[in-house]
Amino acid sequence: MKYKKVLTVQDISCVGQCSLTVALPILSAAGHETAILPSAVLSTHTAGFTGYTCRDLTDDMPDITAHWQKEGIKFDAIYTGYLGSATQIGYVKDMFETLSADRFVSIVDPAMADNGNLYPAFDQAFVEEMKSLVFSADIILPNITEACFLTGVEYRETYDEAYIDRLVKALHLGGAKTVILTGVGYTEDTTGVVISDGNEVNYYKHKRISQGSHGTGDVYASAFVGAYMKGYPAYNSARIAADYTVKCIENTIGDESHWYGVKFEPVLPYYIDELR
Ligand code: PXL
Repeated sequence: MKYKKVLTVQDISCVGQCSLTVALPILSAAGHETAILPSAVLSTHTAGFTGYTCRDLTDDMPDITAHWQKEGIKFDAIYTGYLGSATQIGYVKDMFETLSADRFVSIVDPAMADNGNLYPAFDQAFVEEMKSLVFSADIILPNITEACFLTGVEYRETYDEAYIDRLVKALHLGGAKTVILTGVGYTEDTTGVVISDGNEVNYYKHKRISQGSHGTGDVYASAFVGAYMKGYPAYNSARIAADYTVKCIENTIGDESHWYGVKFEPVLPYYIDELR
């Protein structure tokens, strides 16, 4: 298997076990050279902490990428997560063109919303920009809330397979290629992932341990990208990422002081074994 070079573009939340502090170790554990482009530097993530600081790095992005272009640096994949501003989304779209190696893959986690609401930093203008990134990517990893914002389908807390089918179809209608829809559960104690390439739709069901663990979306997406870039098909990558994420949550529950993220690091050896 070729040694892959992956660029991930998302924020550094200095404390909080999300975005780059999760993506870099997981992609490295998967065996990929991992380059980072921080979209912003925050003292903590925004989901539960108050009074956090935020330095937006939008204005640094064009110079950084221009330097890489001058150096002839290309990536096998670009994986984006939480982005700091609508302007950055345009820059990322340019990167898909200018920094892509042969057989390049673009993977977008439209990290902007959960539980029916946008994260505090975002507004409808950001959503509109995000649509153009999502619908130009090879693979997208929205949760149900994000899929609703991207498609205009109404958000529902309780739903059935027909609703999820409608949501996935609406994403493809918008232009999505491969969809990995996360957090889809039809029973009290299960959740799962829908994997759809527009023709074939599959569902991987696994146990639901607790609701609302922070950072699990980033753990999931990073583990998915790590496996996918190892050459696993989308369904297998989705399964490996789900099983790893469940183990990370299991490793965290019971520690109430650890509400802000999951203890994913001690479980990395399990993930590495799964990728062998
Ligand atoms: O996990 C997504 C995420 C990433 N980065 C920041 C966040 C969040 C979720 O709230 O606030 C800064």
